[in-house]
Amino acid sequence: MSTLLDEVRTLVDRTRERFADTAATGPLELTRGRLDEPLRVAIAGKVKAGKSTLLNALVGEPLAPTDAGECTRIVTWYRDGLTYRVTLEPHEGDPEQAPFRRRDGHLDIDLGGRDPSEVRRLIVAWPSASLRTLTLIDTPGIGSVSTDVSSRTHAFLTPEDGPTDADAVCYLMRHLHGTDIRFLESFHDDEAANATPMNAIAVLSRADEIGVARLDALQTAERIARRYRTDPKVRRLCQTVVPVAGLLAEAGATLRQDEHGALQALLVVPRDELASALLSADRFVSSGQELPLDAETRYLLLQRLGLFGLRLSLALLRHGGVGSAPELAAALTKHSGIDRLREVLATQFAARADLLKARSALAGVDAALRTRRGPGTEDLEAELERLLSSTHAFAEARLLNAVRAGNVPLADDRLEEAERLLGGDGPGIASRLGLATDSPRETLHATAIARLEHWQKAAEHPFADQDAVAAARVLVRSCEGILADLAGSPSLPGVEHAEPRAQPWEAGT
Ligand SMILES: Nc1nc2c(ncn2[C@@H]2O[C@H](COP(=O)(O)OP(=O)(O)OP(=O)(O)O)[C@@H](O)[C@H]2O)c(=O)[nH]1
Ligand SMILES: [Mg+2]
Repeated sequence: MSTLLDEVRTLVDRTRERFADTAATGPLELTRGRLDEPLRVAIAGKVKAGKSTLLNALVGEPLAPTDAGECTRIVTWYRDGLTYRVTLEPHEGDPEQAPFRRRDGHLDIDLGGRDPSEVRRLIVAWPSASLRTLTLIDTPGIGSVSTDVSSRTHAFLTPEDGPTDADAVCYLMRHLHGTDIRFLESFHDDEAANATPMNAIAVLSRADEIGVARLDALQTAERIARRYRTDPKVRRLCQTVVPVAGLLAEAGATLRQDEHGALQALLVVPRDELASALLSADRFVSSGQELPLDAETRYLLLQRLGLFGLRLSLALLRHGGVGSAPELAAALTKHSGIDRLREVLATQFAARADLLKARSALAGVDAALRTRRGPGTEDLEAELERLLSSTHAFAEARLLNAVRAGNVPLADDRLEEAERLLGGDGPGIASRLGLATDSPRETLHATAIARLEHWQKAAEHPFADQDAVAAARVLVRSCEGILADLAGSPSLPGVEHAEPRAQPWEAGT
C-alpha cells in the first residue's frame, strides 16, 4: 500500500520530468531531496528573543553564537553530518567550505571577508543525535533596527516567489506583540497546502526573566503561556505556547565542573549578604561585594545563568538536595521547561514529519506548476488537487484550522472534542481520544466507537448546518482511522503513535 510520501514522491518525479531543462528544475530537485531529509524546523522571533540560545539547548552544545557577531545576522542551518563542516552559500557564486574555530564552544565562522548580506545561508553539518530527526535553522531577528537583517528572515520564511525552505517554525516571543502576530500570519498563509497552524508552535522565551527573576518566575510564565494558548488570535496561528528559559536549558546541557565549583564557593557567604549581592545583575558583578569570586568569574557566571539561574542554582545547592555538577545540571534542565518543548516538538512536529514534508513538497510542485499552467500539465494539476483534497490528513488540518478560527458551528464542548480528535493535542491515538497515554486498548477502542457513533449521528442530522455536517464527516473518518489503527496493530502498547496516524486507509481514494 502506498503512503502519502510515496504518492508525493511520484508526483514530484513526474513534475521534474515534465519541467526538465526549465527554470523550475533546480527548485524541484531540492523539493525532491527534501522528502528524504529530516524535518526542517526554523527558530524564529524578534531580535534577542533567545533563538540561538534555545537552539544550543536543543542541540545540547553551545554552537550558535549568541549576542553580537556577524553570523547572528545570517540564516544558519544545523544538520546532522558525518563530519564537522561549515558550508557558506553566497547569493552570487558557488557554495564553499568556510573555516571555523570554536570559542567557548561557539562556532566562530570565517566569512572570508564577506559582508553577511552577501551570504544566502550557512550550513553547519554536525554529528549530533539531536539533529537526526530535526534539522534546526537559526534565523536573524525579526523587527530588528536594521530592516535589512529582518528582511533576510522574511525572505527565507515567507518568500514572495515560492514556498519556504522550512517545514515548520518554532516561534519565540517574550510578550505577545503585533509584530509576532503579523509574522505568524504571513507564515500561515492560506495557500492550499499551508492552510493550517499545524506547522507552528510558539515559545514564551526567556521565561526566567518574567517578574524580575523571582524564584516563581517559571510558574508565572506558565500562567501567561496558558492565557496565550487560549487567546483566539494565537490559537488560530499556532498549535500551542510553551514557556522556556533557554539560558537555563543551555546551562543544564553544558554545565562545567568549574562553574559548579564557583557556585559552591558562593555558598560560604552568609545568606543575607549573598541575597543582597544578587539583588541585581550590576550589583553582583560590580558592586565590590565581599564575594569569594573575582569579577570576571562572576561576570561569566551571570552570562551563563542569568540572575534567576544564579539564584535558583544557589537555592538548589543549599536546600534542593542537589550536590554534584550533574545533579545541578539535571535540576536546571528540569526547571527550564525544555523537556516540555522537546515533547511538543516530538508530538507536533516529529510525529507529523511525513505530513509536514508532504505539504512542503506539494507547495513546491504547486510553485512549479504556476510557472507554466495550461496544456501539458493538466494531469499534474489534477493529481496535486487530488492529493490535497482526498488526503484525510490534509482534510483534518484544514478542519482544525477552521475550528481554531471559530468557523465551525458546533457547541463549545464539541469543538474541544473535535480539536482533540483532529490531533490538536498531538497525533497519537490516546491524545486524539483525550485519554491517558497508558490507557488500555479496550478503553481506547470503546471510546473511539462512542466518538464514531456520535459524529455519525451528527453527520446524518437532517436539520444540521452544512458546515457542521461537513465537519462531522471528517471527524467520522478520523474515528474510523483510529479504529483501523487499533485493529491493525495488535501489539500496540498504551498506544501513543510515533508515526503520524496518517493515510494508509486513504491511499488511492
Ligand atoms: N535570562 C535569560 N537570558 C537569555 C535567555 N535566552 C537568551 N538570553 C540572553 O539574551 C541574549 C540574546 O540571546 P540570543 O540567544 O543571542 O538571542 P537571539 O534571539 O538569537 O538574538 P538575535 O539573533 O541577535 O536576534 C543573550 O545575552 C542571552 O544570554 C533566557 O532564557 N534567559
Ligand atoms: Mg541569534
